[in-house]
Amino acid sequence: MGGRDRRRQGPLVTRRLSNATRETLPDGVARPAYDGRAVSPGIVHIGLGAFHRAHQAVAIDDCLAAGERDWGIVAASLRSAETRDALAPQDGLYTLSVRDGAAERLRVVGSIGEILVAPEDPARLLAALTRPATRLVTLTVTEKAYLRAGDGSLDIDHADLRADLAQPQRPKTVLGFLARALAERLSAGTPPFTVLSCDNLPENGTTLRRLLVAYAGLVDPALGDRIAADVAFPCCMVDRIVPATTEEDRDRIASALGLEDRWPVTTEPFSQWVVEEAFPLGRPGWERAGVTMVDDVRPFEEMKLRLLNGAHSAIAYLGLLAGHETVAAAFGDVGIRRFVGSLWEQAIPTLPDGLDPYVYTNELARRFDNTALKHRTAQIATDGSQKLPQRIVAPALAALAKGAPADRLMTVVAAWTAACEARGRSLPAGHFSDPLDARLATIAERGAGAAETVAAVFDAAGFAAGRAERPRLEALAAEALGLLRVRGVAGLLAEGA
Ligand code: CS2
Repeated sequence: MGGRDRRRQGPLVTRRLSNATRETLPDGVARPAYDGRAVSPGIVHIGLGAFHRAHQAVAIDDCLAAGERDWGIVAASLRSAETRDALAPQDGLYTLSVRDGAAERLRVVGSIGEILVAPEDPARLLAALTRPATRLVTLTVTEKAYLRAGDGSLDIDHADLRADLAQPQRPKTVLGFLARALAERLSAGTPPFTVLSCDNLPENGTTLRRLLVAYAGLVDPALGDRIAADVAFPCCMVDRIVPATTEEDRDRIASALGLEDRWPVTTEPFSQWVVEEAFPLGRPGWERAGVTMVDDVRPFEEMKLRLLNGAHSAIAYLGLLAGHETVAAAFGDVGIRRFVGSLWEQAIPTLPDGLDPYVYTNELARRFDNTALKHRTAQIATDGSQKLPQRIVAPALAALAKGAPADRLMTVVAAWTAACEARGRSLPAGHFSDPLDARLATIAERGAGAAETVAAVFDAAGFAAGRAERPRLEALAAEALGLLRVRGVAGLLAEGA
C-alpha cells in the first residue's frame, strides 16, 4: 500500500522523481511534453486513487501535451494523506506502467498540479471548488461514497451524512463538499461547475444528481432546487483495469527510471472513456486523447457494468473460493472460465441493441488473461454489497422480465455470500471488506440454512427491494449457495458445465 515508511533494501536508487530530476529519465520513458508551471488548474478531482491516475489524469496529460493550458488538475483525497505524502515531494509526477505479457511501457504523467487532503483542511478543498477557474469537478470515490441506501435512495442514516448535515460548512462526504461549494458559488454569482462522476454506477451522473439534490434539499430546500435546475451532471463510462501497486512494481519501475517513484500505477493497454456531451462551462479537448463523446452513454455503460464488472465479481468470488489470488489465475481455471462464458450468455440478452457484445467479450477474455497484471481477486471482492446491484441484480431482474434464465447471475450472489462466510475460516478474516461487514458477520455466525441466509443477505443489501421477482431471485441464489456449501466450488462449477 502506501510508500511512506518503507525501508528500501537492495539496489539503491536514492534520487526521487521530480521536476528537478525528470530530465535525467532514460530515453525510453515518456514524460510530459509541457512545463507544469505554465499550466493553470481548471479541474478539481476528488478521489485520488490509482484508477484516476491511470485514466482521467492520463487523458488530461494528453490534452496538456497538445497545448491546452487551463485544464490542470487539483486532486483531493477524501480520506488518507498517503498519496499526497508520496507525490507532493515529486511535484505531483508519477509513472504510469502499461503492461501486457512481457511488455512494459513507462510514461511519467504531469497533469496533477496540486494535491489536497480534505480531512486535514476542508476549507482548502472548498476554496479550490469555489474558485471561478474551476469549471469541472470529476469524481472517482467508489460506489460506497455515494451514500446510497439499499433501495438506491440517499442513506440519511449514514453517520458521515448526519455529521455533514450537522455541520455543512465543514463537510466530510463528497455530497457535503459538492453541496457546500455549489451553495457558495451560487450565492457569489459564480456559475456552477459541471460535475462528472467517473465511478462504476448505473447512469452515474443522473444518480449523483439525484443523491446530491436530496442531500442539498435537507440542508436548504432552495439549494436542492437550484442544483436540480442549474448544475450539469453528464454521465460517463470509464474503463481501464488498474491493479493496486505492489512493492515489486515500485522496485522494478525505480530501476527502469533510475529514480525513485513512491507511488507509480500499473495498468493494461486498453483504455476507454465514453462521455455524455453536457459541459456548460466548456471541457478539455478530450477527443485528442481518444475519448468518445456521445449523446447517450447508457448502452456503453450497461455493457461494461454487466459484462466486464459482472464477470469480474464472478471471477473474484469464485476465484477466492477456489484459492486463486489473481484474475488471470482464476480465469485460467477451466471451470471458472466456462462459468463466465455462461454468465455472459445470460447477461447479453438484457443489453440494449446497438453495440456488439461478442466483440466486447472476446476482448474481455484477452484482457482477463493478461498475466502481467497482478489484479488481486480480493481487490475486486471488496464492497460487493455496493457493486452487485448494478452488475448482477439489475441484469437478473431484466432477464426474468423477459422470461429468460438468471441462475448463473444469481450464482454470483451465492458466491459472494459464501466468500463472505469464508472469511475467518478458509480465508483470512480481513481478506476483503464491505460496508455491510457487521451485518454480514452476524448472518454468517447464525449458520442458518441456504434459503434463510440468502433472505437475510437480500434484506441487508436491499437486493431487488420491493420487486415482485425477489422470491424467484432468492430461490436461485439459495440453490447455488446450497450447492456451494455441500459440494464446494469445484462441485458447483462441474454442475453448471
Ligand atoms: C473492478 C473494477 O474492482 C472492481 O470492482 O471490477 O475496478 C474494474 O477493474 C474497472 O471497472 C475496469 O474498468
